[in-house]
Amino acid sequence: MSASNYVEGVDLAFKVIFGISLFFLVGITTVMLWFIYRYNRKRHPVAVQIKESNMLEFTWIVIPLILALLMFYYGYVAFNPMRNVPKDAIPIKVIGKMWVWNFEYEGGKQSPVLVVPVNKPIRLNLYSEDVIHSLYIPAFRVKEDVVPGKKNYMWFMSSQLGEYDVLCTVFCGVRHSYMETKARVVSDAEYAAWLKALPDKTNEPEGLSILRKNACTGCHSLDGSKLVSASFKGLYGKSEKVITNGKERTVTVDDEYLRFSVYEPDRDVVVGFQKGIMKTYKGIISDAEMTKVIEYLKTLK
Ligand SMILES: [Cu+2]
Repeated sequence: MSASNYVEGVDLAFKVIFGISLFFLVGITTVMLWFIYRYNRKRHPVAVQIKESNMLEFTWIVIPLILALLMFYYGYVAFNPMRNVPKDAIPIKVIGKMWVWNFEYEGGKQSPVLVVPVNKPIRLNLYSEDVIHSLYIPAFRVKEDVVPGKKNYMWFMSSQLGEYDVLCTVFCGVRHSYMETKARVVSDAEYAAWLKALPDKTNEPEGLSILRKNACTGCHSLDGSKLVSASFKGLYGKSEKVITNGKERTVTVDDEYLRFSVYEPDRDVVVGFQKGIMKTYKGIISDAEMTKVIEYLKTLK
């Protein structure tokens, strides 16, 4: 029983490479110390030149070759199955965006945590909506880049119930280190029940779906906590000190202000926050969508 079908192979490759490295660390250091002692000028005043020793050349070519091939062999044996996905693997779409992971199940149901049934091959189809991310589940010994504009995938099978860390390993911006979630391996029955209970996208307010889809909630919390930027909670109708063209002024957060904040984020920068952090969403979030977002923000008292 192990967290994934790769644990054994990857750990063996690691141990082989680590073992060889350790052997040479100790070996080379010992020989070096011995040479310092043995071939000190006092004991060995005249250097001896060794030329055209076939035996010596043969040895230092063949031994490293064998060692390198040995490391390659164990690495290849562990890596090869990772690229051959079983046909019956359950497909789950993974979307990486600054700075959240999103898992989309059959029927378009979405979840911020990865839940998978035990002993079933799982195929993760990896997509990025902005920059390069990398999906890493250390306990499963899998890591794969998530590149915008490129389809990538990984697959695994877990035979051990439990909860495991999921991380992003590519520095992808200010909140990169917060781009983490969990992978839960559950029984078949629990998986079926969980999937059934997972709310459809249509259950949440449309404005919230738009915010999530555009990863706004990666920087703006919904519960009042301060992330990269101001929380959405209680934002609508609030008085805010902003800097416009280098001058401080007080504004009331209304429809107009919110539209400007989304389309021209650097126009009015709230005191205490920095310019240039947020990109413009002009052409990404439409006017009609903005209306729905504003409608939703009004409800976040
Ligand atoms: Cu990332």
